[in-house]
Formats: sequence, C-alpha cells, structure tokens
Amino acid sequence: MTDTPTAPPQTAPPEDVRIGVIGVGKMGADHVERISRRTKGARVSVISDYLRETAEKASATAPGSRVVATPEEVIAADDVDAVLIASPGQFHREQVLAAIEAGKPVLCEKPLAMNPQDAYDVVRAEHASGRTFVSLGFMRRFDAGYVELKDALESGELGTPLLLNCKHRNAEAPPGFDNTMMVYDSAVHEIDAISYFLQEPVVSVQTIAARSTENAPEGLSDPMLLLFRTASGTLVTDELYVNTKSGYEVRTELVGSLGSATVGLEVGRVTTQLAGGRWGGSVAPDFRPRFIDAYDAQVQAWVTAVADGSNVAPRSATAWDGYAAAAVCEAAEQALSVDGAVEVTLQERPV
Ligand code: ISE
Repeated sequence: MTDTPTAPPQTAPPEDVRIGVIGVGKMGADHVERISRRTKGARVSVISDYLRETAEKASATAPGSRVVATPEEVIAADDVDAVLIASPGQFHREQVLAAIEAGKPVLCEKPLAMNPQDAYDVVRAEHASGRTFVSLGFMRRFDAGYVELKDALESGELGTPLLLNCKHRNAEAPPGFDNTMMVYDSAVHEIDAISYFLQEPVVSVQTIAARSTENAPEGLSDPMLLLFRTASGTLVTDELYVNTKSGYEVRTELVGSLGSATVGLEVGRVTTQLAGGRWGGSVAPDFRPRFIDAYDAQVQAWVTAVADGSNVAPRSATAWDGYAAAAVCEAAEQALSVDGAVEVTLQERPV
C-alpha cells in the first residue's frame, strides 16, 4: 500500500479591505497614498471628490481604483467594505450617518461635526444600530510621543496630573480659515488630547484672543489662548497660533505632582555645518510630515479592526469622543465673546 501524499490545506489568501475615500484634497490624497503604499491588508477601491479632476489624479496613484461622482455612490458601492471620510467638516454628519445606515465601518477625519447637536445625532444613530462603526481621525493618539506620555501618566511616575500645557502652531492657515475653524479644526486636537491623557471631561473653558498677527486675515483671532478646567480640577492651557510663518509645532507638557514631561520638541537630527554657517535641525512645514507615523499607525490599526470585525481600534477616538469634543468646541467658541469661562454641557451617553 502506498501512501498518498496529503495535499497542503488550501487557504484562500486573505482579501484586502476595499476602502472608499470621500474627499481627496490635502488630507484625503495623503490617505490614498498611505493606503496604496504603506497599509497592509487594504486597498483603495472607489474615490469621490467635488472636483472630478482631483479625484482622477488621486485615483491614478491607487492601482485598481475608480472614480464616482458623489459621496453617496462611494458609500453604496458593492466594492467598498469601509469608508474613509476626508471631506470638509460640515459634510461629516451626513456622510457618517449614511455609512452607518449602509452598515459600513467609517474612519472620519476630525471634526465629527461643526456643532454638538450634529455630532450627537451620529452617537445616537450608531447606538441604535447596535454595533460600533465610527472611528474618528484624532491621529495624535497614535503618535509615539503621545503614547509615551500617556504610558508615563498611567504608570503613576508623574504623580497626579496638575497642568497640561499645549502649543499648536501652523505656518499658515488655509484661505477662509475663521475663528470657528480655529476652534473646531485646530484646537479640537488638544480638546481630544484632554480626554486621551486625563480620561475625564472638560467642565469649563475660557478663550482669550491675543493681539493678532499682521499675517492673519481680517477677523481671525490669531493667536488665541484657551484655558480648560477638567472635572477633577486639572488646568489645560492651549496656545493656538496658525499663521506663524515659521513651521508646524505641536508640543505637549504634562506637569504632575511627581514630575513633568514634554513631547513634541524638535529634537531630531541636529547638524553643525560650516557651509552655510548653520547649526540646528529642521521643522516640518505642516501636519502631514510631522505626524506621518501617527497617521500610518492609525490607518493600519483601523484596517486591522475592520478586518477582525471590531471596526474601531482600541486606541482610536470614537463617535462619543467626537461628540464630547464638539461640545467643548461650542463652549470655546462662545467664550470668545464672553468675559470669563463658559461651562460645557454634555448630553447623556447612551448605554
Ligand atoms: C488641520 O485640519 C489639522 O488637523 C492640523 O493637524 C492642524 O494643525 C490644523 O490647524 C488644522 O487646520
């Protein structure tokens, strides 16, 4: 009797998660590139942008992808398993709700919405669906420095957190950037950082406009200072300055009862060179190179969560985080025209 060789078990190669991308301006195009080149287990299948030409250009960088005319078509497409939204903030509510309705996981760039009511609609819709679908693009949660600071805080080595001092500077704000965007688009990152690091809600916020730089457009309060107080009494300062004409700087310092720690200092390579008579390092022009590793890690974690059916990665911000941030943004914006602090009110969290 001869032994018949047993054939190796046939396992089908794991399918890539097919991602539909809505909005391929600066951030969306960056995500298309990252998914196509650096993300394992995913590919971009469908793209839309309100400028067809921009969509075609992005599609040319993503092998096998096609362009459709509207966000609705992206969400409904049979060859889209999950949706990445990088359109302007005012469209997020509607597009995230459509993805939930279609039963597709969604990674939505911040902010979740331009007011807390719209953001809360998303929280309720996701809750009513009985599943989790929504991840929010607060990429700093995946930044190595942020993760290290959070670990230090959780290990207790810094003691009780007393102060969180943040600086957020951009070289140049895009055209049309106003005080609302300064809060909902820029400060929203530090607002999310508060719940990421301190794990407690903000109860009040004060916003103080400084003398504005001559580089800011008429009406923009640039720089401005935000002062938050959390439920336990920790104070958070946030210096926002979006037309520095220098570079992209995001720093976070945690002052605790046993020590302090800072992340985000530009302490990469330092060069001394006679030619040009220079000593020093370099600064990132904007958020894409500064946070490239964080964006990569965030999108990879999302794809992994979609593939295993959990849909939202453990470190990721959720729809609730997006709502809570919007509630603080609303108070921060109101505080610009008020002398003193404005209280933050939060709706019930559905359980
Ligand atoms: C932009 O939308 C971002 O998310 C950047 O991280 C932030 O620095 C910038 O101010 C926003 O406009």
